[in-house]
Amino acid sequence: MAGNRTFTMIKPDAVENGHIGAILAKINEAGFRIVAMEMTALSRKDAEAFYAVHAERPFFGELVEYMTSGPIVAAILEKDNAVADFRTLIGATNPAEAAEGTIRKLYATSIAANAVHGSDSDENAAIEGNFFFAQRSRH
Ligand code: DGI
Repeated sequence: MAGNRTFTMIKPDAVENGHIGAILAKINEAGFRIVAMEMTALSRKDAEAFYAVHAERPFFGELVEYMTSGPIVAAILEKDNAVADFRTLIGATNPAEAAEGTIRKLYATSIAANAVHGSDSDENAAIEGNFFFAQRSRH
């Protein structure tokens, strides 16, 4: 149903630093139900496609390097008002500006290595969820 799902990734820094369990606990405690989940790794092609909207940004190369630097956990989450409520739970893009208690404040390393992804619209939540759980070619 519209508005009830979002898509997240636990990014390489948070996986490397041992925060998968704590982040999933925060997600569950906030009332999200995990409806799909996979630990995987992004190829360069995957990362460039996933972040295509940022292709012209100066940090795009760094973003792709970082997102392919280690395993990630991808998941589809369900809750009323999922997209907005999840953005609140994760906090600002830059962890230095993220509110106390948010996932990025607690677990992110830097603006580039910021622990988690959260979709920014219902439309992108559907596209991003399908990228991992429906349409991504396996190799
Ligand atoms: O929706 P967000 O993930 O909060 O932020 P976004 O869509 O503006 O940017 C996507 C990701 O790109 C972000 O999670 C981390 C990275 N990024 C954003 N701004 C910068 C950045 N990476 C670097 N190195 N420098 C930036 O200024």
